[in-house]
Amino acid sequence: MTDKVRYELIDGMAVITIDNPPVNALGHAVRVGLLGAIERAAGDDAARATLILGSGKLFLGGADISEFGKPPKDPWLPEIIARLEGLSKPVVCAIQGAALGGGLEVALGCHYRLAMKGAKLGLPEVNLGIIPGAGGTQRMPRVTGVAAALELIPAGSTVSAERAVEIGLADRLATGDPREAGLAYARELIEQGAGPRPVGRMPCPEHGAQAFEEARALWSKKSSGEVARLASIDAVEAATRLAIEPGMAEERRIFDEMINTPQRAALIHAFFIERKTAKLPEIDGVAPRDIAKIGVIGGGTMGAGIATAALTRGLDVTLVERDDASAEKAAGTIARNLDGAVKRGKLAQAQRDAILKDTFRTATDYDALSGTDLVIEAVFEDMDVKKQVFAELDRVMKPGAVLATNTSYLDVNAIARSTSRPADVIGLHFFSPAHVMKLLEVVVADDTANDVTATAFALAKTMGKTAVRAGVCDGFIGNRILSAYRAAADRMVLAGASPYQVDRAVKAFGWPMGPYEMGDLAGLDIGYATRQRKAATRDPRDVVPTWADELYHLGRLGQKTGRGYYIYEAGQRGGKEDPEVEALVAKAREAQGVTPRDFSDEEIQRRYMAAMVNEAARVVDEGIARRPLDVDVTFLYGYGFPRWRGGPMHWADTVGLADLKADIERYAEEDPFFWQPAPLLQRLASENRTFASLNG
Ligand code: 3H9
Repeated sequence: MTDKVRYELIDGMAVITIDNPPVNALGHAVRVGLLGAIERAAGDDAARATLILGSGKLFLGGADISEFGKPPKDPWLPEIIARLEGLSKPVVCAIQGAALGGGLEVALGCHYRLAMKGAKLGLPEVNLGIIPGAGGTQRMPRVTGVAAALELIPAGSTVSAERAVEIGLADRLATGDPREAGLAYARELIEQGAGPRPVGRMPCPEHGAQAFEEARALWSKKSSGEVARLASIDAVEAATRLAIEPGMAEERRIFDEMINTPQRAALIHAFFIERKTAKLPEIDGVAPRDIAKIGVIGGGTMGAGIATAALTRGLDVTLVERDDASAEKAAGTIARNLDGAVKRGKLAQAQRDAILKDTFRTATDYDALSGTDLVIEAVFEDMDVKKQVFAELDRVMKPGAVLATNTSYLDVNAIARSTSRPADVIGLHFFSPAHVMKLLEVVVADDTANDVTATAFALAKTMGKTAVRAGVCDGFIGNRILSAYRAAADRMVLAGASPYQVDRAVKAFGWPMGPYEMGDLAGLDIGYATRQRKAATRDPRDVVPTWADELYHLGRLGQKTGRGYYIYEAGQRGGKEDPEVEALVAKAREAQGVTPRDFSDEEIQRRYMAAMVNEAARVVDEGIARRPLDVDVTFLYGYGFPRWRGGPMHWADTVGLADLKADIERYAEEDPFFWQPAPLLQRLASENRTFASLNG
């Protein structure tokens, strides 16, 4: 045994407690301790039953993810679980908080499972690019039936304690202290004369091939390239064909295959980096300011989304609009957003009603904000307008209040310095729709106080957002990089690719949308306004997508006008390609003397990604993003980057920085203005290092 696993004999019960904070992960020391404790229980004549517990707020968080990719060390979890299941006296577990992955597999190795109210149970392995590897795919269908296993395992989703009892994953629901509840359950079982009930010895319910085919069809469509979700279906199918031992061997074979995929490495990278963005030396040990009441200025889509996100997380919100009619409209949008949350089961109707009655109000006067702790401005993107708003805020906000702007590209330093309190000013760049999107760029200006940055990160946590620190520049991390790869796409279109081919190639890479579909969704007026804003400072060698300007002048603004790059017809999902757009592009090529050439999808993907990574390298080098991981998280949560590719910087590491640099040098031969390898990319490539080496 180790100090991470305790063995006690209590009231004739062998009580085994796993104590490995913070999540009781089943790392090597725990496995050694657990196997030792099981052997001790097996040989303890005084023990009438065994109770497995996890100490702290949750039962077991699963295998230790940081061990994946390293040489495996005995004892291996499936063997420990087989030993547990084989005990000759009843084995009980009491699950509080969570039983996830290997944690649920340990529970399934127990003969009786008690789920404490509030616990969640599931096999989330596919979210990490693997499949359950300690019997989960074999034992779950034996207790829940195949349909429930096929619903949960490929999705990697969890169920509540109540639902777990309904589907047979747990035997009983309990409240109170898990140890007391577990002991009471074990006593009851003994009094009833209940014996061992090994799940592995239960028959797997019969099931026709159709359910598996349906699950495969569903996940081929839904998972866009993720291999583990489909592989998990094969493993569940094996449970219906094979006895437990060969079934386990098949599960192990598939698990080993998945462990060695680049997708596993990417998904585990994603898991760890998203937990690192808040780890910044400047806020380490810095207490955030207290935030209970916030103000939002502007009730358009963005302001209403921000208010919704804050309200659903228990914050008190005062929303300021310019007049009563606009305030009423904003309140209507928020009520609709909340109704949507109720519909999706994220909010109870009573909570929705209480929010609108007690914690939300609108105002048309800035003085209504005087009692708030933090205010987020979400008005029109114009520096003069923003400065006027901040002058008002400077007048009404109490000392120590945080003043935040939701600008997506304007200079936060200039906004901060237009007030008498620049240390209290910060950028909080939410992504639209703000009550749905998880990313929050925290834009730290030169004078921003560290406790204001700490407050922004604390607020993000309260609001359920993933916050990334960004420095001040046009577009911060995400939109600055976006403009580089958008420009690469426009260059390819000018050179001969069709916008539709670009979209298709980008989607084949794993993005949910191509750049032109995205433009149609956001509105082509946005891109037009950006081009206008940048026109005065544009280098004459830059490529201007004149066809996009023409689309704007034709009133083809995208989905909202029914036409943009695509034609949108009522009742149709997605848009239809339009030869007229191709004609506009052809006209632009002719005007600029370009003879179109063919592009392969692979070249499109490579150039698109190279432009992204190259600009990201500059963003890191300039300190706009502190680490490459901040770029990866920004793209995973704000731009729909395929998670199974880990983020642009992780992707670049996997293809090799020297190769990427060589590609860019090749592109530079034809277009030296746009394509120059970023200095950081050059340095890392010449030192044979990766972006990950800068993540710390
Ligand atoms: C598996 O089980 C495979 C088996 O089928 C087969 C084996 C043969 N390992 O999220 P938090 C760290 S695959 C190592 O902030 P919360 C995390 O990095 C596994 N470390 O806490 C963080 O570290 P730091 C299947 C882990 O309360 C700290 O713990 N299981 C693991 O918000 C706190 O984490 C899963 O996929 C781990 N398994 O949420 C569950 N889990 O403080 C993954 C966490 O240095 N975990 N850490 O930043 C979770 O979903 C959440 O962590 C959990 C707690 C819900 C448990």
